Amino acid sequence: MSDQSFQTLGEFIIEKQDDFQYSTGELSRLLSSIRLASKVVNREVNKAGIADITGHAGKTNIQGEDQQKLDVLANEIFIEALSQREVVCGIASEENDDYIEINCNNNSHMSKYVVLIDPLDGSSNIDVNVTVGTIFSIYRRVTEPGKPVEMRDFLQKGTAQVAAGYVVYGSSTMIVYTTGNGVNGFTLDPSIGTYYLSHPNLKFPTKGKIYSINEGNYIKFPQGVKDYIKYCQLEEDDRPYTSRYIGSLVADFHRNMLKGGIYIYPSTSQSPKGKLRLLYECNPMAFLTEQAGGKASDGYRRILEIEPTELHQRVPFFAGSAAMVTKAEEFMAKAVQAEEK
Ligand code: AHM
Ligand code: MG
Repeated sequence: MSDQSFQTLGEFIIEKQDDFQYSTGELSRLLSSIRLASKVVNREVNKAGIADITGHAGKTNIQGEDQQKLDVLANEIFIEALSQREVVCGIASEENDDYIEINCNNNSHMSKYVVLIDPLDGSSNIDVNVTVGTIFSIYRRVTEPGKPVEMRDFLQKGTAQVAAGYVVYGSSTMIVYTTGNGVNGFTLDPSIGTYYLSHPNLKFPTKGKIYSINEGNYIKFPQGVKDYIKYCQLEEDDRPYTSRYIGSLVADFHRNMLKGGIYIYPSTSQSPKGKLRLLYECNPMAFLTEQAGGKASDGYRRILEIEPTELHQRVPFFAGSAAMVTKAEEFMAKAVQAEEK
């Protein structure tokens, strides 16, 4: 074990605070709140098998999908941790139709950050003991501190993110995040409830051998994606690649970042914008991807440069090892050209 292994996330956050000019410690407090909430969610996820908290809550979220009890709970835990500690002025969550204004009767409106969050992604996997995750994205508000937040504070391009990360509740629980100076991963020691730096300076291998896509939807995919899948399966050079799809974005992404690979959730004939949401799924993952030397695109353009128009906007998503995403984009462009002829 290197000395670094003994650095805790708490120590790391404080040490990195100085990377920000004129830092007031607000972002550090915000990250610490996420750290705390993730431990509470981790506890709930881990007891999901034995406690009576699995199954559907009987409600439907804005996308018309079944919401499960643990989604609701995780949402509450994060919102509570962030609002009670007065580290943000607004929160947008996958589980809430509208953004939440943090309206405290003291000076908390002065806080300059907003958080966008998917509190429990891949939640259809909870009942079957498969890895789920939390994804978060942090922006500086564009409106004046001291006043209520507005929609435009949330509808910012991914390039404006101050920090982003995810928690993966897997065989071990990890938090992986970036503040724009590379990506670092911390593993939770559940016996003492402390995250330790376990994966410093994470980088996507430039080339990989894993492609992750729900191939059951093959018939509905755009031609470029179909062609890319066939390319991955071809026996040539270092191919065929291996197909690995958990159906939990955080888990699929995390594996691909460590081993080298591409994750794709493309548009389909039924869902022309794909399934994943730009603001609290794709943008944070794209920021992490780029900070880890990878590439994230909608098949044609950089995710981080897409101008958001609505809170729950969906977007096709290609992310992973740079060479693989570039290759997939080539197939997308070729298919468009062929159609135009
Ligand atoms: P969710 O936010 O409702 O959990 O949906 C997002 C999840 C991703 O984690 C995963 O990659 C994808 O949906 C799987 O979708 P599908 O079952 O269509 O392949
Ligand atoms: Mg989700």
